[in-house]
Amino acid sequence: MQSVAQLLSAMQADIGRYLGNDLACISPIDGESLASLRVDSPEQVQEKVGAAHAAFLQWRMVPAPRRGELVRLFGDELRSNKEILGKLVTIETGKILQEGLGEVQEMIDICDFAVGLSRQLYGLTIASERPGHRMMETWHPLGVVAVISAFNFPVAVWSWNAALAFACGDSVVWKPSEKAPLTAIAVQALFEKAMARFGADAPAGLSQLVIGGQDCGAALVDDTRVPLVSATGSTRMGKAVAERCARRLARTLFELGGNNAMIVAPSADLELSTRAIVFSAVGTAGQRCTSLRRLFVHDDVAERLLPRLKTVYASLPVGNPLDEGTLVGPLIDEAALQGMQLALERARAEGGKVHGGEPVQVGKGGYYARPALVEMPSQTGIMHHETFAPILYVVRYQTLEQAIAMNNAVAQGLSSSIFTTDVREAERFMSAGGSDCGIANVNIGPSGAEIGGAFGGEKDSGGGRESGSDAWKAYMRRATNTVNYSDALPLAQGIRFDI
Ligand code: UN1
Repeated sequence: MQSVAQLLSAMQADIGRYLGNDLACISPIDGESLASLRVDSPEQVQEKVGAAHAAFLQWRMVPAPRRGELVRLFGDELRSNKEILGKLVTIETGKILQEGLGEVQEMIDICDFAVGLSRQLYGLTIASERPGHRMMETWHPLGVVAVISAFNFPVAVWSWNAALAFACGDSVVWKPSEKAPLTAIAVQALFEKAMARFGADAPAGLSQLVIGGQDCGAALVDDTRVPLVSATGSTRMGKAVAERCARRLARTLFELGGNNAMIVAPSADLELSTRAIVFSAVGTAGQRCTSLRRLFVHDDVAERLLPRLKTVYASLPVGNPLDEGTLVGPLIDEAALQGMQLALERARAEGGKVHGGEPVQVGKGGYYARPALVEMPSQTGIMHHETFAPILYVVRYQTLEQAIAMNNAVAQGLSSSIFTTDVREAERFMSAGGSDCGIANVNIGPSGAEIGGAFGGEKDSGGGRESGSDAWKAYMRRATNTVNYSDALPLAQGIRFDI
């Protein structure tokens, strides 16, 4: 196996700049120590914000299509380093290699999107009520964008924010998860390579990396030079950040908890449903915010679907995520495995019948578990919680109304899906009275969202939108400009003001 040092140096990342004795980097694959880093003090965070702010003042004046060129060069770096970076993602987070590569692919895709976007930052021209006037909206760069990311998508989520932010004329300060700083160091190095190829009009401080924990996050969130904080992680973290940002009326963009459901209707293609259920419930060992956690199966198909699911679950290859053939890698740490076992105990106490879920020994370290399928008598208390582990609760239903009500009954509103070939059911699920989630899919699971759509959820999921569609507007400020090209001063609302 290539060592982390080799992977980093292949990406020309100078790990020496970051070494220290504050933060131990542990691979969830085997519990092995990968590196030990120094963390930034709150003062150092402030300095980095200062550098990013100075860079912003220059960057905002660079024409947007030229800014897009920098993102294009960065996308090229990602293309040439996809295998190495994908592997580092696997080593640092434990997701299987195909998912590590998929994550880098998402970065490449959002770069392509942002390059196109850099020529499409359109504003509207608005019909003025005043004669001889023209009114229009103009989108301007916003400022320093703080990105706080989670361990489970250590590099893709930053890219969704950063690629748009750079094209929009902003600078970025990134605080990655303390559980995944090495991939962030690699990405920063690749971005610096793109900057060097780009030329002198990319100001030095454009992308800043902050390594550290909560106090670093707080320093970022409280800094008045940061007009937008984009944070991905737990709902608890999001609420704490929201409060601090609200105190200074800063903008926030949140992607928080998910407790995503799928409805399998009587007319569903059961083979397709089975594949989607397994991929979205056990992929990334259930550690995606889009992971499938609640399955509502119609009585008419339960007897055909559930035995098949149990068979697949019992034979899922759990193991080292670097090995080909492994579908389920480790959980991130011991606390995650304990959280999973506690949730299963509670599910049993609430009348659940648990299949699988036991810890699995793989090699000499790491925290692995067999994914669990839990038949529940109804949607009980534990099902309202997001446990970041591969647990899938199954409840049977009789009517679509019941199933939609159960889908919507939890506090989280990120992703949802229905499997049906009945067009009326599909449309009802997507209608105003259907799923209340930010993502409502038909015949595709809740995970694996493409970057082209605006990714995000409602309710406790934070209400943010990242990546595609018109998500870019969060990274810019809108000015309304009214121009009088007449020699009169007609006031609005028919008011006369003679002097
Ligand atoms: C996350 O889990 O934090 O839809 C993001 C998906 C991925 C992104 C998930 N594209 O599963």
